[in-house]
Amino acid sequence: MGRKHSAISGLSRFVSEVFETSESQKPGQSAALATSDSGVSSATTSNLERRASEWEEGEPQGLEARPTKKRKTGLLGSGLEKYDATGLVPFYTHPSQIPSHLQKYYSQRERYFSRYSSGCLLDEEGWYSVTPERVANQIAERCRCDVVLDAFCGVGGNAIAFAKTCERVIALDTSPVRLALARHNAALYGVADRIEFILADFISFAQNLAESPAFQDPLRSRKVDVIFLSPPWGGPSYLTDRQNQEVGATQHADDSAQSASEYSLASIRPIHGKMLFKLARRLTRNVAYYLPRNVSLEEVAALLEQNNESGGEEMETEAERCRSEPTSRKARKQRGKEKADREVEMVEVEEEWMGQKLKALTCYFGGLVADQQHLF
Ligand code: MGP
Repeated sequence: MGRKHSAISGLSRFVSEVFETSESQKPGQSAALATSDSGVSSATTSNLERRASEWEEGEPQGLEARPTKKRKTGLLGSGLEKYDATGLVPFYTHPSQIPSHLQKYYSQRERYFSRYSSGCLLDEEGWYSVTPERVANQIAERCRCDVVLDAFCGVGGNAIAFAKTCERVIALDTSPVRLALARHNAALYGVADRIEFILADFISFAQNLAESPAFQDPLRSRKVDVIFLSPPWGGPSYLTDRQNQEVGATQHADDSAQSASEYSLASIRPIHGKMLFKLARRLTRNVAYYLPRNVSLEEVAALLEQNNESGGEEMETEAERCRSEPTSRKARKQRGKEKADREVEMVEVEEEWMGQKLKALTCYFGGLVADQQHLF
């Protein structure tokens, strides 16, 4: 299925290697929540409402606590109880149930998850930041590979899409609740067995992986083919927050969807968007970065500046070396490959439209860029 094949021989081993080298992760913090695909039983909405309300009666509510009592059959139905996160957050089936600030997201629920009515679950952050399913599928098609790392998986919209195009998906999140919701939603789509859910923060995970001896071993260095970055943008008011605006940014004129000033990568959480990109690129150059539609494209282009500058310097060195050394055919071929690797790298920006509305931008780097596949 994959476009490229990595040297990975076992995802679990890879994950444990990362955590073995982690000083910041304590045992138990890195709970891998891998699931098995047992199919999904269908259920009518009224059944689901009944199951959800039975659950509410019998189980404690709360966003940050998992139910501890013996589980009744939840939204996923029998056979999938161990993945079922019913009761962790409300399952809304009518606009009257949903808080007013989430109404506009609820009205788009089938766009986020086409199987929403079968029992998908979202927490508040999930409602305002999940990638619409059609967009997630499009991104997943572009990222087709063996091993993809979804650095901020949230309630699982992208991870579910990646599971359809990639051999394995590593899905990280720092919230145990969101991970449980993501696993629940993945089970509903029948793809939970293709996703390794890991309770971890991407920053320490990536640093540990980059510094691990196994990753630095050239024979085993290809651990992750593609990294997908869909970090928090600083809340649902990212379009209008003054603190998110780039200093001196210009106003777009016409469309209200684009009337906000430019969004600066400095507003990305938990670290500056530039640093986040740099960290991801320590692991692979194939990065897909999901960003606000008003992001400063100058800042996006600048992400590659350092890379392209050093490429230029190396090209001079290469030219000098070519003049001074006789070459075998194999050496010339190798140099040709190295030279291609050092060509000025491009970023490709894809506009994600839903109907008449521009929702977001996906910026592709490395071998994910059309006509730049040789960098993969
Ligand atoms: P939106 O502009 O907040 O909402 O988000 P809406 O209702 O789709 O558009 P509006 O013009 O009617 O206001 C648009 C899309 O951006 C969402 O569907 C998400 O996919 C994405 N998104 C929004 N936020 C706030 C985030 C975020 O913090 N992180 C990520 N990764 N994506 C986000």
